[in-house]
Formats: sequence, C-alpha cells, structure tokens
Amino acid sequence: MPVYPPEPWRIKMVEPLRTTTRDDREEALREAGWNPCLLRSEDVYVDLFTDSGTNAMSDRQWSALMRGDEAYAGARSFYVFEEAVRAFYGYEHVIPVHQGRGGENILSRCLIRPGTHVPGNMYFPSTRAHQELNGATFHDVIVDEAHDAESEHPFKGDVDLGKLRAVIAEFGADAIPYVSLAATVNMAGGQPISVANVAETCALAHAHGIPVFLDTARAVENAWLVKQREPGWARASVAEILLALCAPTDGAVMSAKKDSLANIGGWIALRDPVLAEQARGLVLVYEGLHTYGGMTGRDMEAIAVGIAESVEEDHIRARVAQVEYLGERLDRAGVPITRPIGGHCVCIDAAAALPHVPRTDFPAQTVACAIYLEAGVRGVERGAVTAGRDPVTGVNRLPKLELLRLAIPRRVYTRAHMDLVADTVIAVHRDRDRIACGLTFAYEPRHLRFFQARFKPVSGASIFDTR
Ligand code: PM9
Repeated sequence: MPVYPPEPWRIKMVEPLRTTTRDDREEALREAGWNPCLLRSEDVYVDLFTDSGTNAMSDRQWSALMRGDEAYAGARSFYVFEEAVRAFYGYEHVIPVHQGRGGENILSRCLIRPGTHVPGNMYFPSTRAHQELNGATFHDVIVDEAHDAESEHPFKGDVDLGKLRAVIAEFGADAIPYVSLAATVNMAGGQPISVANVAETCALAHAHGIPVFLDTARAVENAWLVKQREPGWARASVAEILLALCAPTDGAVMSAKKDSLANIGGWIALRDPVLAEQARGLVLVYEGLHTYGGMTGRDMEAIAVGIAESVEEDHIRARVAQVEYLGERLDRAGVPITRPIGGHCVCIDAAAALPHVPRTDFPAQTVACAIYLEAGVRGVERGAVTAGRDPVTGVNRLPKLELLRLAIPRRVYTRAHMDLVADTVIAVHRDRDRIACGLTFAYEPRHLRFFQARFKPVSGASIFDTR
C-alpha cells in the first residue's frame, strides 16, 4: 500500500453525506443529461469534480470572517488582504476580483487587441475563452512531454523556449500582448513549471518587450513540487520558492478558491502602476469597487489567513501526499493515469482505458458517468468536450490528452474516502469491457460547453447497453 501520512488537522465540524443506490444514481444521471456537472451535489458521495472553492476552511479562517469590515469603500479587510498578497506573492499592486475568471476578463480586456496572439503553457478553458473573446489566438508552447500521459518528465509545465521563439518570430513581438503562464498546469494534470523555466521564459519574452503573467491558482502546490524535484531548491521553504516563481513575472491572476483555501475570491497582482490603474478602472465596471472587487470584507479576511496557511509545510506536504496516495493506488492496480502524479488531481487516461470508445464519442465523459454510477464518485472530463470548438472554423478540437480528472478538495476528505474512490475506479477499469458505447451531444452550449452540455449514449439507453 502507498504511504498515507497523517493529516495536520483534526475535524471540528462535519457535513453529513447522503448515500444513494445504483437506481438513484441512474435516475439522477439521466436527469443530468449524462453530465455529472449537472448533478445535484446531494446525489454525489465523494465529490472530486473540482478543488476550486470546495476547500474546508480552518478555525482561524472562520474566526477571521468575524473581523470582516463590510464598508463599501476602503474596508480595513482590503488592506489586510492586500498585505498578505504582497508579502507572499511579492507584487506591489493588488486588485481584488470575485474569482479567477473575473481577473482573466480584466487582464484580457486591458491588453488584448483583435488579431493578436497569446502563447502559453497549455490552455485553460476559462483563460483561453477570455483571450479568444477579446480577439486573440492562443498558441500552446508547452514542452511536448506535457501531452504524453506516460512521460515521467518532472516539469511537464515547462515552456519549450524553441516553440516560444517560433511564435515570436512568426507573428512579431508587437502582436503578442503577453505570455500566459500557469503554475501548475491544470489541463496536463497539475504538472509543475520549474523556477528555472519561469526565469528563462521571462528573460526571452522581456528581451522582446513582451510581459509575462502567471496564473498562480496553484502556485503553492507548484512550489512544493519544485522543492521535491528541482535541483537546488530542496532546502528552500515553500514560501521562498513561491516568491521565486513570481519574481521574474510582470504580474499574476489568481483564483483564491484553490491554493488560498477559500470558497470564493481572487485577485490581479501587478508591478506596472499604469496597467494597475487601467485594471482598477475595469474592475469598477465589471467586478465592484477596487477595494473589494466582488468579495465581501469577510471573504478577504479569510483569504488573507488562507494564504498564510497555504505555505505552511505541514499543510502542503499532506495535501499533495493525499493526491499522491490516490494516484499510487490507481497506478499500482494498472489504471492508466497521467504521470508523474500532479499537485491537485489524479487524471485517468480515458483514451487508453477505453480504446474501444472512439475519441469522437468522448471516452473521458463516459468514464465520468461510469464511476458516478458505480459509487457516487464525481470527476470531470478534461478532454475533447472541455477543449470545445475552434472559434474561427467551428471544428471540434481534439487535444492529445483525453482525461477524466479527479480533483481533491483541500482538507475535506479522509483516507477512507480516497480508498473508496480508488476501489471504485479500479472496479470500473476492471469491468471496462462492459462499457458498450460512448456519448454524443444532446445539447451543446456555445461557451465553456462542458459545464452545461447534455449528452445521450451513442446507442441504446445506457452506456452499458449492448443492443
Ligand atoms: N479551475 C477547476 O475545476 C474551476 C472551474 S473549471 C473552468 O480546475 C486555472 C488554472 C483554473 C481555474 C479554475 C481558473 C478560473 C483559472 N485558472 O474558477 O474563475 O484552474 O475562480 O478560476 C477550475 P475561477
């Protein structure tokens, strides 16, 4: 059995869970149009749909909520929040937003002009959607290994500098408003970028006058993986590595719903005072006043505490170890997963697991349904459904990775839950030949289609139907 280190917390409050029967789940999934995203959470037993906003707050965070200053303008809580972001991430100008995509909207509107090009280390759906809605084309410049589930490359989030150079050479620096980096890379399975590669990417971009912005949603998890894997960083603290990751970049967009152990919130953090002033102006239009950005004062207080807790080594060690435990259990049982195991999730390589389901019939969405039916475990498709259509040609994108992601909320589930998830996935994989067909769209929304799409089995009434 893989190691499961004890958690550095104990449980003070519980949220009862409802258990369901197979019949209950079949009915719920049909009503949800074969899209686990449309299930009611009461019909889910272990919810690994996302680690975003699903974290358990500490008693210190709950206490901080009581200190929330709900003044409309200039709330004390904003200054507490601002100070925490400055201290731990190292950027001067801190602009609150309601969550990550609020920041993506503002940054894209500030910098992107129609016809421009944004290179980045793999796309993320909401990030790319904002870039495309503002008229840019995204270019994936991540290392090739990131698209290979089996590659053991320790830094699958790294930028391939040759690919970045080629994009700059093809379109010219003037047509590139910024480079969009992420730490860790979610769509590759929570894979880290090395400190050295962030520095090299920034040096190359800056030499052409192109700024670099970092998606820091899971940069603390990235820092922990740097400490484990990157030569020269083993003795540094996670807090020091986090600062080192951010230091060469021009700014960051943050969803505080991830690393920062909060249920809502985010920020844009910048070095350039002129850009910061422009961003504040748009925050006033789209989010709220520039000292709350769509958050309450108590949200900002809870985030400030969460930021400090997120870099505590006992916390981050246990958090990533829980993810590794689940991944190792699946790996040892022969379930194909993305390797190395990432920071926030375990991803099942659904194309490898269900070779008899064509890519166009969405094998990862199909596996998501199968594991829900088996035991009420919810994951999310991260493959062709999430990739969507090319906005210009309308053709379905077919990414190399066809993954079913199991994202683990922080400080929420126990080892017994992880064992239940592992046993469920192993059972579905053992009986995979019983899955007779994949899924096809019954309703396909235009934007971020994975959230609200409805499906039907390609043949028969169920994915298990052999007719
Ligand atoms: N990530 C996730 O489940 C939540 C919704 S999926 C669109 O992984 C990165 C790297 C993310 C992310 C959300 C956002 C958007 C930006 N960057 O959800 O708007 O993983 O706070 O953040 C989700 P918000």
